[in-house]
Amino acid sequence: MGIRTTPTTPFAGQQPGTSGLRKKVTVFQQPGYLENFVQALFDVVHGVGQPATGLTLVLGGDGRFHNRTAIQTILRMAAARGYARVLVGQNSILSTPAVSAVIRRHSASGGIVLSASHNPGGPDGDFGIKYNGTNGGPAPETLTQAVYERTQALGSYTLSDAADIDLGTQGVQQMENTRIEVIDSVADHAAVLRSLFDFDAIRALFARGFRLRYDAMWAVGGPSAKAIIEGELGAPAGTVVHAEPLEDFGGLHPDPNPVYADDLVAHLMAADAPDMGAASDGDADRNMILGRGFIVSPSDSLAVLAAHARKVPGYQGGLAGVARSMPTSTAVDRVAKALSLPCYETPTGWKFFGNLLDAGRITLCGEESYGTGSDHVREKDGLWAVLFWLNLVAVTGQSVEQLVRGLWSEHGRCVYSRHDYDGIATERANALMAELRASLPTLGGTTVAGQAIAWADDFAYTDPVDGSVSQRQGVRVVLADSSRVVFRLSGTGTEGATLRVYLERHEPDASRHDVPAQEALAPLVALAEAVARIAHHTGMNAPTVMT
Ligand code: VG1
Ligand code: CO
Repeated sequence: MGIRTTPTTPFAGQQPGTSGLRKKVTVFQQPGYLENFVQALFDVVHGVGQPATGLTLVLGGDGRFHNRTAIQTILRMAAARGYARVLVGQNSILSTPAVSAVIRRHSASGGIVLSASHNPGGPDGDFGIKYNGTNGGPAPETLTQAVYERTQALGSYTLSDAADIDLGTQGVQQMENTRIEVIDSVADHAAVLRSLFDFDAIRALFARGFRLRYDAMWAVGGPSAKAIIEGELGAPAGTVVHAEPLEDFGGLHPDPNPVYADDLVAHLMAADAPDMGAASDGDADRNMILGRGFIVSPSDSLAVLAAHARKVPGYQGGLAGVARSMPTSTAVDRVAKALSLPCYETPTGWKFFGNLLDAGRITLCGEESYGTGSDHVREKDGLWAVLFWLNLVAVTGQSVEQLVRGLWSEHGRCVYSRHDYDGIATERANALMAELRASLPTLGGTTVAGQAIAWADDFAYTDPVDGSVSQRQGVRVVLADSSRVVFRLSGTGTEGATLRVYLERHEPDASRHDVPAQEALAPLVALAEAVARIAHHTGMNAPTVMT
């Protein structure tokens, strides 16, 4: 065994986006590409030339294609850097919330998640890498920006030339002076979940014949969902489907929304539908919840959990506060107001919740993109959300649909939809946003497509804990009745650009709560087209995906 330093030259574009560095697998397969990024990361975290003496690193991924190769490379680099310990998931697997749980329970200095989350996998699919800090949460922008700058200045990387670690069996192995512990991929996370929910009540619910269909989308959430829902909670075998993590997610998009989880939706709309449906994404941090014949919008899901949190053991003392990403609907704001709770509005991306959670200002948070979570870890957590819903159904005796309708009747319905325009040429997407931003100073007070715009801006966020400022987080166009359209470009894609258009309209009138969302939002769609000239810039007359 020996430690070798290899000369290298920078790769362009190693800039992390909303959630880590995501590129095509073929990009990550270039010699030195992963090594450069990890070297830059270690240089920033520990200081150039400084070893990671005495520290523990957590390492795992969502099992997608290239995961196993990349894990061995990072183990060699961690050993070369002098980490005391690396905790690595068995068979290279750790879901994103599991990494967060392991970091926190084992006092690690940080962790690396290999995932491109909801993006497709396989040799022609996507790969990704993300660093989480001591709190278990995604690195803040200051750190990811510093890593990017370091990738552009790098001259060499260092790694051990030791043989591969056997990741198939749990136990301790040694590489250089680093203790490599292959750990159970599920145990720590499961222990955290067990401490929060009334497993007896959920067990009794299943014993009464309650039927759930959990679609793990051939991704990393399958094993933990099976172990907990079928194993511990006694749901019948076959409750968790598509449970085996596949390197290419069966060729599908592991994104739990009504479009990509259409098989699950079909089951929940069928005549003999189960009582509840759920799905998680590639790295198991997202969740989708359905009732029988009923799809729950993620923004409503967050609001329902906030409204009923005290009924669940882990939150029976009440919530310190709540937060949502800016494009997420204001349903949770209405619940927070009624409960006199602080409510924060952050930019898109889980990293922005970290300071609020660490400072004890919030307990629950979520995003419109099927992400919900709490202060139990520092990532969104798919299985956590499903267990929360099961616990609520068990103790309230209400169905999923009844819980959502209860929210609507108390606070009105925040009718909501997101329209995505995928695969736009980057220059065209940038031109659309530039034109929109240029129109901002004169947009407020005008009437466009028959609708009076009250105000418009480009969302900027000042972190209330550390004072850091994030500019240009999305253009908001807001009407007098607080209906709004939000525009931003995705920061997780790997091909061209994706325009996201978020539409929200509050409907207080209960007799109109069953108007289909796309119909109720049609005037806002017209407004979006008129202010942003989407068809003109993108050449597309309809979104690629509507959720
Ligand atoms: C998307 C979502 C955002 C989410 C992010 C990571 O980002 O909109 O809400 O936090 O994905 O989720 P963007 O920049 O493409 O809109 V995951 O499950 O990929 O870790
Ligand atoms: Co994810």
